[in-house]
Amino acid sequence: MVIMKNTNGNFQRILVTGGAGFIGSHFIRLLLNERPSSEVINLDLLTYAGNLENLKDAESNPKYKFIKGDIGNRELTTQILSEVDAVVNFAAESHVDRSILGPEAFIQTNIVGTQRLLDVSKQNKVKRFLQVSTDEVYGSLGAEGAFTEDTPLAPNSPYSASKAAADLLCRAYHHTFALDVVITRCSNNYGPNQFPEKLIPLMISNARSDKPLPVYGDGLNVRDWIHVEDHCRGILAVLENGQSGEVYNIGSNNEWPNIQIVKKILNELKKPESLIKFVADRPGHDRRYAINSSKMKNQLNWEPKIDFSEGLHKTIDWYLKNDAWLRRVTSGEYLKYYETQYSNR
Ligand code: NAD
Ligand code: TDX
Repeated sequence: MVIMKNTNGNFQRILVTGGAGFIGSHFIRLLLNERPSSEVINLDLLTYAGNLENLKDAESNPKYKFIKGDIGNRELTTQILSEVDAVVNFAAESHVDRSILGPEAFIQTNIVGTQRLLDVSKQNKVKRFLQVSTDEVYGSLGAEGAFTEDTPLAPNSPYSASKAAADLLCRAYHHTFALDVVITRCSNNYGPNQFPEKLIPLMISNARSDKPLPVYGDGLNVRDWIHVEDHCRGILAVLENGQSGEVYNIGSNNEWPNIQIVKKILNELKKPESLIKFVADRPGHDRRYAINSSKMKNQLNWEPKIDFSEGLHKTIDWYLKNDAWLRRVTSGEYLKYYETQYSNR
């Protein structure tokens, strides 16, 4: 792989795609706060997961601009990228269970959309393209060990396969066209504004309304949880100081079996464990993820800062205080998805 000089610097105008979603909205807030001289354009299609309410506080900031649109729309991205230095691509279909119910949208956005965005970035000589990827591209671990950047890709779900395909396209655009590309692969995020289809907000949402908490399989699948703000600081470090063509794993060394997370949530909310309902397992369910992020620490001096118990406590508190947000996003389309995913399970 061609290794080019790192950019070592701030960017004047940054395109963030998928910025109305969970992690993208936290990243935009971080940029506006920490890099106040940079302009930030948020391109988001506003799918079921995109919510402009997540960035209400940014709306009046003159350095922030929102554009509704698809990363796969070449005409639109050609216009936008003519005046952008860097692209941070969060836009994706992001939920594994939905990729099992219907993989098409994942192929379209995560693969075709990313390829078109890479292509237009190349044509416009964008200085840096950061692809926000996931630890799921490495597949599943046994009881021991952790994913490093050299672990072979072995995705198991349509979601992770589509993310791995996007990573390989990023690699190819770097290798073949010398586009400055960096890739981050992070473990499971938690924090405010996460759509309640994902484990932690779903369990908070159900527990507080005394609905059953659907735990897949034996509940002993292990995930490595990181606070979304720690992830976003890691992305910024890679954007500004990562080596072109390199991959960076981001994680918090914080592994938990799902059942323990669910019990922690019930305990915080003072709800009974009798709400737990073991349901049929997710097909192809990866058993364990764990991330070795020593490259981030050694090369970019990045470390996670947020303690899990405190982060989870504050996250639960956020959901309790933002009942209106939760109610709005769990109406309409979400109800249809919930019915398909969880009835007769
Ligand atoms: P999310 O589902 O909350 O947000 C995705 C956003 O992308 C939404 O705002 C949606 O409207 C937008 N979007 C979807 N298709 C689009 C398109 N074609 N064009 C423009 N915008 C589009 O997802 P998230 O959890 O914030 O994840 C963001 C990124 O981080 C994804 O690429 C995901 O693979 C990756 N990631 C997520 C996690 C996690 O734990 N959530 C962990 C590691 C990596
Ligand atoms: O109802 C549920 N019951 C349950 O037991 C749900 C929604 C999940 N689970 C389990 C499945 C997983 O083992 O909890 C674990 C976490 O599930 P998700 O929140 O769906 O996350 P995961 O499948 O691990 O993927 C997440 O992390 C990596 C994100 O959704 C991805 O976008 C990211 O790439």
